[in-house]
Amino acid sequence: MVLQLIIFSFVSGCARTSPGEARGGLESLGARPGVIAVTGDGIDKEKSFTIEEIKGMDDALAGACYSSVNLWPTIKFYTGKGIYLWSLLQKTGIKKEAQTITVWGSDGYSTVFTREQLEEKRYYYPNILKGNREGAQEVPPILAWEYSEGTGISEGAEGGEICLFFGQKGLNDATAAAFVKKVAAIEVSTRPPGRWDAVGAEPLPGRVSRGTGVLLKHLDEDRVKIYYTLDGSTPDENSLLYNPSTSYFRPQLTKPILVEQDVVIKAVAEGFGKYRSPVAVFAYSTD
Ligand SMILES: Nc1nc2c(c(=O)[nH]1)N[C@H]1C(S)=C(S)[C@@H](COP(=O)(O)O)O[C@H]1N2
Ligand SMILES: [Mo]
Repeated sequence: MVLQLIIFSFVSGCARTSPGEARGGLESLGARPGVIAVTGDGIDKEKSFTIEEIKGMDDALAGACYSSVNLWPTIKFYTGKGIYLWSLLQKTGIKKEAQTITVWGSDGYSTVFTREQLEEKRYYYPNILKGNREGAQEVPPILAWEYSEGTGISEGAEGGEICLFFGQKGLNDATAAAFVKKVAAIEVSTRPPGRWDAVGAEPLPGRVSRGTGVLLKHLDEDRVKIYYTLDGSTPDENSLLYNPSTSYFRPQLTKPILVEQDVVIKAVAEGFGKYRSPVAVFAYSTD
């Protein structure tokens, strides 16, 4: 109960759009009302599953709690009941060479994932509101036909439409916008996803005056999270977060890194649909 109150006292935030790469291509993917079409050159045989068929996959039943963060960022919990995404993909004979998975909603909304992003270990963080990873539980990607906000399926559960849920990799992993609702098609492709560009810095590394603020830059700043370290270690999803919000929500949360002494900033960009960027290294010295 207390938890619910805390959750609902957060302000909600939502991305405006996430246009898929081939918007309007939904019908060409075989999408029809009431079915999920699985297509693409990354599977053996195109296949459509009716919602009833999916609900009847007793071998694949799954349910879990998911912590998530959206782009505002707001922390939210969801509980979903459905089937394992990977059970469905296995029924279509997903190939070893499949590399990119795009999940489409019937409204044309889509999220692109690298295969790895849906295969790697991802977690439910029950203590995310306290800012720690204690009690993390590995949770699978699921296609849920019953789900609700919060940590239990209640009378408020929505039914019928299918929604994708999956775990977080780190407390700041902004998964909420990638929870595609009204799933209508899944495109499995052998197309290599590519890698996010490296992070840039301004001013350029070198000698700066004490107290200089360094800005980290990225061409896709609203599609990636930039993680950095100041201790020389290689940054990952558990490192310091540079851009908690997007440029169109709360850009003021993105703060320059103050250089008070000689420092090496190492930064990476992470986001759905591409591999993590190479590590950028920026060394500053002060007078
Ligand atoms: N089909 C579909 N799924 C979608 C979206 C959408 O517009 N269409 N919006 C996404 C975004 S940006 C967010 S933040 C969440 C919103 O989830 P909520 O309504 O539970 O807050 O759904 C995601 N899934
Ligand atoms: Mo969002």
